[in-house]
Amino acid sequence: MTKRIDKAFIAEQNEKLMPGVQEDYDALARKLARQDIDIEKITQKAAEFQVAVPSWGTGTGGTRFARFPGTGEPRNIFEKLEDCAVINDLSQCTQAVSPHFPWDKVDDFTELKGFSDNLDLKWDSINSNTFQDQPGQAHSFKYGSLSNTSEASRELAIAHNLDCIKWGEALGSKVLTVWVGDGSNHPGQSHFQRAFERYLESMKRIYAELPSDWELHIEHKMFEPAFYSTVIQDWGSNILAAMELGDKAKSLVDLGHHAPNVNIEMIVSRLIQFKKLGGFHFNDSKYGDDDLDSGSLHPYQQFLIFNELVDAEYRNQEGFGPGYLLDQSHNVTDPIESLMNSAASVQRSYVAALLINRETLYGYQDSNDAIMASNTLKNAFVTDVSPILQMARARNGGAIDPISVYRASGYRASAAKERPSSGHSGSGIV
Ligand code: PSV
Ligand code: MN
Repeated sequence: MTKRIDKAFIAEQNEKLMPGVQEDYDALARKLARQDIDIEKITQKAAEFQVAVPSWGTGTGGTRFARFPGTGEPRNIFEKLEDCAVINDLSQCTQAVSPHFPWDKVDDFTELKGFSDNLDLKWDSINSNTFQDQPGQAHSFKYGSLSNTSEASRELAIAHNLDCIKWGEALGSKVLTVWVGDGSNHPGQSHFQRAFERYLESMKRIYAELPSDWELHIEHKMFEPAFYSTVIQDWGSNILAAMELGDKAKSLVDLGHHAPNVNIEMIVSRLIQFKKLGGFHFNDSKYGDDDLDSGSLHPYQQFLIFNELVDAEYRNQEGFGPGYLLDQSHNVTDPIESLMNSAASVQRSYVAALLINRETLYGYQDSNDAIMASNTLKNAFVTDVSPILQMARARNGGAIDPISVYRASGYRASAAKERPSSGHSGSGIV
């Protein structure tokens, strides 16, 4: 087992930085006070913020062309959890881990639950995988899973999702997220309506077995692996399916799964309005589903999404409580560093959105003052809330500067010794 980073070591590193952080924090407190904002209230909210980590994000990702393995990569779910514990120890906002089955399948789920409890980790949404065949699989998903024209393949896909619910119950999860790669590569290959009907029929079988306190999240994606059409291509098909299934079915928004320039924050608003926002997969992209680190390219877009989320929170919108999860692929960085950076980036967007005076904004909107409305958002966005994030982490026992503490700890080097490389360097999108 790779040794966790000592709490005392984190505290020691924090001590060196705290005088500077305190100075910045006090200055920011004075600046915010001039806007009638109590910094302590914001810091409290920042300290309570959580975004889950994807188990599959702890390994080095790849593309269709190649994968360049990192050192000390986790080889199984237990080692992935060790890395997730480090991320949470330093970040203090990532207590939950989202598993992906069958990648993370174990023989003994009680043992796995005990292991995660010991690391003080919780389980987020369960992700099923019917987008690839497993060794020896009797009926292929090559031509789709829940919407396959073959009943045998559909049955297999349904059975896998039901297994996921069972495994999730053992772990204490409350959400099943279904993303299928079903679609077509050629015009005419698939009958759009029939494929969607088959998908809905299969999803109804899964929905029927959902425990009463669970939600079923549907994830849309407009392309890949199918490049002409996908069965759940956008939020339209997504919400139609969720409405068809029932109240426990909601839509999940992965930031990379839209056409370029789509107004994602507006989609978020619509889903909130109709109690259909299930959750998010945060990442960033320039060209498609690039799975780049959250907020690394479009931090303003991420902030605008949080503007909608904080607005719903402010209005006590009924049925509002989406799940936040990172879903990104780290091809050239240390995944632990990327995940810590991304969690802080998402938390930053949330905190910045909290600075918006909602009543003032509504006033500008109602009087059609476009410039002042826009500036209200911009002013919040450009406020450097770093001292709030740093203070929230330190107060929770995390690191003021997670990456430097992680590097100084030598965690990756010890992991490299304990986890010899599997030598796998083939292609692979995760
Ligand atoms: C598909 O691109 C996706 O976003 C889905 O959430 C999958 O579960 C995940 O990536 C991992 O492949
Ligand atoms: Mn996703």
